[in-house]
Amino acid sequence: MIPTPSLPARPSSPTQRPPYRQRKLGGILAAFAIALCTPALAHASYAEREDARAFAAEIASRHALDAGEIERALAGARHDPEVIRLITPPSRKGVRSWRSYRARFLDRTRIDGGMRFWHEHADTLERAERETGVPAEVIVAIIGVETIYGRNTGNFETLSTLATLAFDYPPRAELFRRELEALFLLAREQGRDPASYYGSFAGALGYPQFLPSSMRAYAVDFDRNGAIDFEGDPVDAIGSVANYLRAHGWQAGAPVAERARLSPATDAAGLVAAGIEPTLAPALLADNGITTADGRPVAAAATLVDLETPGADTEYWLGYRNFYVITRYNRSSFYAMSVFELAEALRLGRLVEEIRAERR
Ligand SMILES: [Ca+2]
Repeated sequence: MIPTPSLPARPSSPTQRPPYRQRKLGGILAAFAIALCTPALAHASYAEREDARAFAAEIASRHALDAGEIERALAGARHDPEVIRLITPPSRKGVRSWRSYRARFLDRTRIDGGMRFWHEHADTLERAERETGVPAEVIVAIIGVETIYGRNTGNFETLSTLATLAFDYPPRAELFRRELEALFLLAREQGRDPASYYGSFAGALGYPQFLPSSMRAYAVDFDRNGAIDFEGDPVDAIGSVANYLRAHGWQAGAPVAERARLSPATDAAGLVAAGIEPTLAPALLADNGITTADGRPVAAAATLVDLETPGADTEYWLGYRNFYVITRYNRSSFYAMSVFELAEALRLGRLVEEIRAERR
């Protein structure tokens, strides 16, 4: 979730058990690269690194953890250059294209898979919706966008991933040190070895791709079997996604987004620049010539969302509070709109099925 745009977890990293030949060659090349251009730094075990040892001591004293155990765990953590490669933003800024972004998530796999997932877990989804006010289709869509319903949760060993990001990726070291700290606490709470977690190249875990800190704060034991299990248990994932959105302010029964109509005089760029929070009041939107697609005045504060595609007209949407809540999962309007559209497709799919069932 949060730290990167939600890319499907990618295969093949050094921590993913590649074929032996590749591993051997990779190892030789890596050794070469290290010998040629870096000091012993990248070579050392994290337990031998001064910064990692200081980190271990600091979190041990803060949480009454065993510093020796943390150091032993860090000694087993390996620097993963693939993690750095995947998390580093491209040097050339890519062209923003809503159409190509959307195509990645609004596909047959996610729609058909979502209908199946909803069938299999209908009772759980209904209970989650009843208890949190978050509609079933939004919960299903998030799990679909994140991991194709648990099919693609990532094979990166999380301890190594987070150590790599915490100690060897300065732009986000602070965030990932917090997540590494949270991983140790999570492991203690769950009675697990910190090295037993696997997830994305950004340290996100399980069906819903929660980072360790989110897991500790928002995950729930929704099947009440005494343990939170995301990796194998979609029931806990469903309850936890719903709980996450509820905790971030989901408004039951309120709209997520709708298409906007602009007047030729509307300063769209200026309004978009106001940000992703729904701060544009109805009166301000009216003054700027913005209505709903059918010409009604906008009824609630909104953000103006621009969905750009090169060579095509930009789509403008009104994102309401619940749209903003979805962006707490991943801070991108493209992400939230994909979740919303997938949710709508699934909701309509269910409606059609219900109507057919009634006719029989
Ligand atoms: Ca459980």
